[in-house]
Amino acid sequence: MPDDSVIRRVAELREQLNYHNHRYYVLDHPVISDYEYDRLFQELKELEDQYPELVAPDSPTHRVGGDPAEGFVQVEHRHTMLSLGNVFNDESLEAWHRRVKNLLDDAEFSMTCELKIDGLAVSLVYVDGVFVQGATRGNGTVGENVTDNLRTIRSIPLMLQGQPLPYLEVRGEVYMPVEEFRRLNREQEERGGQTYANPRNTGAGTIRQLDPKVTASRNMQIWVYSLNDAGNSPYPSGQWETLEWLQSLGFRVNPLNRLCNTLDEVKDYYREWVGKRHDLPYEVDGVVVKVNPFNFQNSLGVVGREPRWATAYKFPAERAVTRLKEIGINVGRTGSLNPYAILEPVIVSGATVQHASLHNEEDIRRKDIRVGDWVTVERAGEVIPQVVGPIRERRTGEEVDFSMPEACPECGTGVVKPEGEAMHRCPNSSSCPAQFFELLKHFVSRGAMDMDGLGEQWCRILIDKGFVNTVADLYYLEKGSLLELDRMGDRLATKILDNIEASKTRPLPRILFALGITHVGAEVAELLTQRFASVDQMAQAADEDLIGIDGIGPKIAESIYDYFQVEGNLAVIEKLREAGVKLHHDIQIVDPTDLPWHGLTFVVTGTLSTMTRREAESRIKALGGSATSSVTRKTAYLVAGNSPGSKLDTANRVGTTVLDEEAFTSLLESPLEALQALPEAQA
Ligand code: 0OW
Repeated sequence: MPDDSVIRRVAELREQLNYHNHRYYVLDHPVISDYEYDRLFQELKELEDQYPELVAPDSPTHRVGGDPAEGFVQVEHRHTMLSLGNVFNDESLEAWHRRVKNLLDDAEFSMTCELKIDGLAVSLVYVDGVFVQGATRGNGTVGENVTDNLRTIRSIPLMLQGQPLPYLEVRGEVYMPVEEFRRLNREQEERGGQTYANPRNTGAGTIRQLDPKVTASRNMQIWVYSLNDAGNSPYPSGQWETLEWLQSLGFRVNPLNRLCNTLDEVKDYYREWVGKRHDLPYEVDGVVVKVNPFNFQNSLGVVGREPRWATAYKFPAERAVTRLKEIGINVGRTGSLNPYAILEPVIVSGATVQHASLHNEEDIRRKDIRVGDWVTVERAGEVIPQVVGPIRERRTGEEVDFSMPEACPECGTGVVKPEGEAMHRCPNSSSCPAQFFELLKHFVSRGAMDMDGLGEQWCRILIDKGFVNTVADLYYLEKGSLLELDRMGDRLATKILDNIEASKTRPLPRILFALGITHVGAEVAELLTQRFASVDQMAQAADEDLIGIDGIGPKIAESIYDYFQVEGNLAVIEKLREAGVKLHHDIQIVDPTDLPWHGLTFVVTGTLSTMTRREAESRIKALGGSATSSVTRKTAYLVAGNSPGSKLDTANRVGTTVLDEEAFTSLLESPLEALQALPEAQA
């Protein structure tokens, strides 16, 4: 049972972390560095791991998402979640306003204008100030319980600020920011998957994920706009006061909301935003206009599911018709060939559109789009316009079916379409200009060749200056040419060249990983170098040899095999060898059971100062040992770095020999001693 000092520390950490969460995610105005925040978070995480009885639902460590749900439990809303009537022009807005004024016996009233967020309406319930339930709107009466998913949205407070209220329900619109939507689509394109159509549906799908970890992995946001049942606390008298109070409780309220005293001011607000909405980092599809005073809202009431006291003044839908002149191909940074429409320029909602996305060949076939078609183009919010489909009635018979090019438009290499993938790819990952910047960054990175000093900016400059067209060119850089570059001093140039030189003798797994072969990460690189003594042997390996390796499936084997069939890749490997990069093992491959640590199980925990945990594990494997993630009676050694955490206690409890970093490093030097050091029982 934890003593009082631990309980106090845990409460203090929660308080601090919730406060900093609010500063960062709600106010967008952090007051500590990410590093400091992470250290507080890590300390709380370890205390909660050590004392599970202390964990509470409102702990900030509960943001990363719990276990997947089988399905969603239904939730009955205490108050119906209303929908909105729409108006599309000033006349109908004026008619709405006239009706309201009549019903209010010509009383004067102010109105609030809120951008209508194109997201998903949700209800958040707080009991004694703690977030206990989150639900989708559903049909307005019954929604789905998505509490665990909403908990992962950092700008939803897990505890209210100010005096805790016995019960409070808050409503708002959850949405996926446009930048996040684009990031996801880039990821999809690289994976050869289907791209998403728009942020609204992708956001709704994210909130309705069964696995909260998926929700947590996406940057979802919320703007809140109403509340219910705040008990007998000083209840706000109107919508504007509600927005202010919600902000004081710690909720994220849109600062662009505006209090308007006349209908002209409402029109001004609408006109201001109909033109600027694509400058926003999220999608909006109109302005929600609400009668501000609650007493008037109450007397106006509801018709069906729509309040008389609110309306959505929608922005004009955005479609246009134009000619599809041709279909261009954009080669992505991992080699995916992405078709896009080149259009006769056309105005869609105030912007000239010349290009639109087409996703992939499958999508083009499914929509039966042909080059030369008249097509409908839609600009749904901020993202790249989509081609909705052809206008068949206007076909002349001149239209031409589309098919993917045989050769990469960037480098001419033969295009491949891997089994089961939707995308076509250029396999020349080592020197195709479209892919090379990404590869160079990867090649020099810490986990690969670790050319410390060569950051992303310098990679960009070296390419733009034509100094480096393939990764092998790094080894032919002269100090003189580096010193020509702006802001490149002598010290940095020396440091970079020294690190390039030192990289020639990186362990073979690192060099293989650095080549950036699709699907060959650090683990697979490790497996390959346990089986092959050199890159040349891998290059000669047939598909069957590769598939025979445990942990390498057909997809990975095909990707490795394809890589070594490409002239461009083999040429780079040749140049690396000429530059003196060591493309082979020192030791000859022996039978694993002869290796000194065969049969010994290690666990590595905490942070080591001379190597990464992954590196320690691969050193253990290279000596025949195995590395697992949890300590059991069978564990021979626990390698404990800084802040080892709960594994150290378990090791002490079950009698595992604990090595600090120094002891581990010296064992690596004389591995046979590992057997002597073992207690009798385990030898
Ligand atoms: N999407 C919005 C938004 C908003 C409710 C209150 C009573 C009727 C509508 O930004 N700012 N304010 C409201 O107020 N609703 C909104 O969205 C609605 C909720 C349900 C359908 C729409 O998404």
